Amino acid sequence: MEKISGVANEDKISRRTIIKLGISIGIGLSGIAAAGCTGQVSPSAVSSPAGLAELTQYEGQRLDPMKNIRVNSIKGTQHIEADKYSIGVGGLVDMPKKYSYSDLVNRSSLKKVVTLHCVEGWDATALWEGFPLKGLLDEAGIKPGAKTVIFYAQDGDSTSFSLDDIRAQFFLVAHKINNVPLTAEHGYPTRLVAGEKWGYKWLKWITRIELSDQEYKGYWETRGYSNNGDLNKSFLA
Ligand SMILES: Nc1nc2c(c(=O)[nH]1)N[C@H]1C(S)=C(S)[C@@H](COP(=O)(O)O)O[C@H]1N2
Ligand SMILES: [Mo]
Repeated sequence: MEKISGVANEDKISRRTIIKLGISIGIGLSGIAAAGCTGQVSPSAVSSPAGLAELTQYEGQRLDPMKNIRVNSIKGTQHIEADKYSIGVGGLVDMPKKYSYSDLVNRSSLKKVVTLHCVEGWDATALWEGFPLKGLLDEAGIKPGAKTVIFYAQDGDSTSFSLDDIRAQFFLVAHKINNVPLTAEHGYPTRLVAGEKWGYKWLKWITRIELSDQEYKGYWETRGYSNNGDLNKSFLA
């Protein structure tokens, strides 16, 4: 399965066209899956670009290998070196923090099979591993009045969530997928896994997390996409 990369410089209209395309591609893919391509990945491990073995299933659930997962990036893949990487936590917090890559991967982690749904009409199911976002925010101490959590990424993408959603839903800052580290294409060193939100809110290459008392609209949200990004609702604002 070929990667379809790049949604650079799309406006709302062209993205709508792509959504339609995505739906027809989706139909195409399910045909292929029935023919044994995407749907029939062997239960043994497949090889990731790093040469590590990706799990192909977990607790009875079939996992999509990274090479089969499409790549969407507003400015192309970001290549970030682990030793130069950190996530800053700031804004309305008692103690602004900075976490290095080793700080992040050494936090106690958990894993869960979660499906990413892109508005273009495709999805990807994988085993995501990382640490829960809530713990990180509590460590910094959320100041009273904070109601929005804003995420910024290396490529200029950004998004936000209400603090209520962060508290009530499952958010993971993931550094592994299918039991291997993320590739650059899929967000290395870390990306967000937001199971109840559309894919455009699963920010890759996270660099900063900010607590705010204001509403905030990120890259896609200022281009017509719903700000809460709830999967069970229309993604059009
Ligand atoms: N930093 C950043 N994160 C991003 C994007 C992006 O362009 N930049 N694209 C988003 C979109 S639209 C989707 S559907 C998912 C796709 O994730 P994938 O490329 O790992 O499949 O990433 C999201 N996160
Ligand atoms: Mo997307």
